[in-house]
Amino acid sequence: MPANLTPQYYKAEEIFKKSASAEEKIAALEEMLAVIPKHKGTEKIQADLKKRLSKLREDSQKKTKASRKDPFAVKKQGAGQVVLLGFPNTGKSSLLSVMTKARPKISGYPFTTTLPLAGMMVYQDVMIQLVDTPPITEEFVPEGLTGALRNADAILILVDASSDSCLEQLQTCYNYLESKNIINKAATDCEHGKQADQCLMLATKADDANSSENINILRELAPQGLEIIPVSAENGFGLEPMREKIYEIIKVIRVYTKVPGKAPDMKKPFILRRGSTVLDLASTIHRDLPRLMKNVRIWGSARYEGQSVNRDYILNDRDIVEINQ
Ligand SMILES: Nc1nc2c(ncn2[C@@H]2O[C@H](COP(=O)(O)OP(=O)(O)O)[C@@H](O)[C@H]2O)c(=O)[nH]1
Ligand SMILES: [Mg+2]
Repeated sequence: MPANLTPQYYKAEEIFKKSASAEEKIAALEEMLAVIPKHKGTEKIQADLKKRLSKLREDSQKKTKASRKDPFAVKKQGAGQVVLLGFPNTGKSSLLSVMTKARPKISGYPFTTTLPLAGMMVYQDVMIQLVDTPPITEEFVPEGLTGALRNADAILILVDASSDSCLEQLQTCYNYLESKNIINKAATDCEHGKQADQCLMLATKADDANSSENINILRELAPQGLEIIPVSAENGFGLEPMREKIYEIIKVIRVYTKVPGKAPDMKKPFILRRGSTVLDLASTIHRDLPRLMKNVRIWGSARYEGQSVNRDYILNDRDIVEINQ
């Protein structure tokens, strides 16, 4: 049966052929479908138009999804990513500001921070990424925060020690972390939530007159296994112990390498997960090295300096490793 297509249809088809973008093509196809004479002779063409239309719609939807970047997905940098969590006005942005070169907006008004902001904190010869985040409250958790916390290598819970509601702040934050399985005390690895020791509580504004009493209460009633460090972004109190503890909770080690007969390269350590072996180090240096390496010697954690070890030897922080090929 002849299709007997109309001038209106041909016009829409012409527009379709000239269309460059997916949106234009979709609009033209919709017009062709709308104006095509509906009878037996055009059934095949109608089915074909519908098929092309649905494929185009699907493709463009996929594209928008991929291009819609999640602002909470902060790219990891340095030895580890540590995400801050806390109520409004607990001093998260102030902490980022004193510990890193990042310059977040700080104010006495709540909800000043609306998107995560990262900065790099120096610890000895490594850099650790701190990520400031919008606040949580009993009623509200910003969308995307859960994902950011889950993806982090460690979490800092900031509780305003000068505030009478400090205990409620801690409880809300901790309950939220547990209810979302971000902290899982029974976890044996990162896949099933973080262990409690990948989390640290900072009692902020320790310089305030109210704080010392509140810190005692917090210490008494905090969940077991959660370490508390009092800090002040204002006068610097506690920031050094905090820096050290942060390095501990990201659970990495630094390893330096040396070429036989030469002094070790102490400038830039390799960063490995705690528990990594000589073999892990070799694969990090070069993918062919595990196959090529022969004798390996260690200075540092080994029983004597320059001791030969095998490939499943577990490295320690600050070990110096010499790999002979
Ligand atoms: N006394 C005192 N005030 C602080 C300290 N850290 C922050 N603040 C103040 O607390 C308010 C909120 O700080 P901000 O860093 O913006 O908190 P955020 O909302 O958690 O990011 C500001 O007025 C800061 O000046 C601190 O260590 N001591
Ligand atoms: Mg802030």
